[in-house]
Amino acid sequence: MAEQKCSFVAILGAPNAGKSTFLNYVIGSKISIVSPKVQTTRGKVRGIYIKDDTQLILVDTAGIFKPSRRLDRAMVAGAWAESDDADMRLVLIDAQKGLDNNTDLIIQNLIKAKKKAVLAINKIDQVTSTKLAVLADVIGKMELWSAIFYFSAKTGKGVPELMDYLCSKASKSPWMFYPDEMTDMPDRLFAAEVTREKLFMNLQNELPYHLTVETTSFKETEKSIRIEQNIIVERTAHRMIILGHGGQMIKKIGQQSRLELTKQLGKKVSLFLFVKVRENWMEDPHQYKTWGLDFDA
Ligand SMILES: Nc1nc2c(ncn2[C@@H]2O[C@H](COP(=O)(O)OP(=O)(O)OP(=O)(O)O)[C@@H](O)[C@H]2O)c(=O)[nH]1
Ligand SMILES: [Mg+2]
Repeated sequence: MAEQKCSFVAILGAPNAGKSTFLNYVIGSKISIVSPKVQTTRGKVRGIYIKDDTQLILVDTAGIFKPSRRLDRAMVAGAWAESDDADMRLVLIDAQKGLDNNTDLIIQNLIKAKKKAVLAINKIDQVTSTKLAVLADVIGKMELWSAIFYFSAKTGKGVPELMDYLCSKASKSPWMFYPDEMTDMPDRLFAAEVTREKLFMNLQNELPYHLTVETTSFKETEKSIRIEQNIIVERTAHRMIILGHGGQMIKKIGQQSRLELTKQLGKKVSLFLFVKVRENWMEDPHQYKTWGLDFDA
């Protein structure tokens, strides 16, 4: 058997660049939640990719931006910690947005830290080749990049070439995970994330950024899983919005989450959601521990 290779690859980028979509596409299964809103991902999500003798541990991170709240600071610090720990860094840029302030912040920090990175221009299905050429001209010339790839995490175009490159750069090392592992994310956390995704999809404005979800009970039998979760909000008014008229909103969110969980976990899921008001949940260190984030970042 050929010698094993194994490397950690951090997926970095501005919020909404398509990092989680990319991870899910590469792994071939939904492991990281996705939404059209910024700042969907809060903590790292690891996906394990295998090709021939190579195992890559792809680490999805929270989008990097200028944080102000404690939670945002912890998310951004978490993303940088994953960047520091990784063997390789992939910087995803939304081709349509190009070089925005957040991406510029990432590039400047990597240059300062004297790190090399792979430039990964995503969402090429949304732009013309002329726009791509301009982008390549502006960003592609920077010394930071060890290679540049163009792809669409949605259609998959260009992704195999990028993965082949990353595999070719992996270090000789024994694999870190069993060959049949897709992620090391606990099912309880994944289940909470799926409900949070449905909240992100259904709620407007700032509300998604002021709530969190925790799985309080996860009971699995051979054929089914019974899950209880708390949706934690800061105010009674938020609770009322999530419940909706006659409980319509919570019902819709529960149905969407249950369907997705049934599909992803491969068993019949019964899901029980409770909306709780906890004014200061964002000041509770326990909430940060669940995602592996530093409360004092
Ligand atoms: N058209 C198109 N849309 C994409 C592509 N990749 C991602 N998207 C969309 O971009 C939006 C954001 O995708 P995410 O994967 O959640 O982005 P992210 O970088 O993980 O965002 P944060 O977790 O908030 O930092 C979603 O609506 C995706 O469907 C792509 O290649 N093409
Ligand atoms: Mg994400």
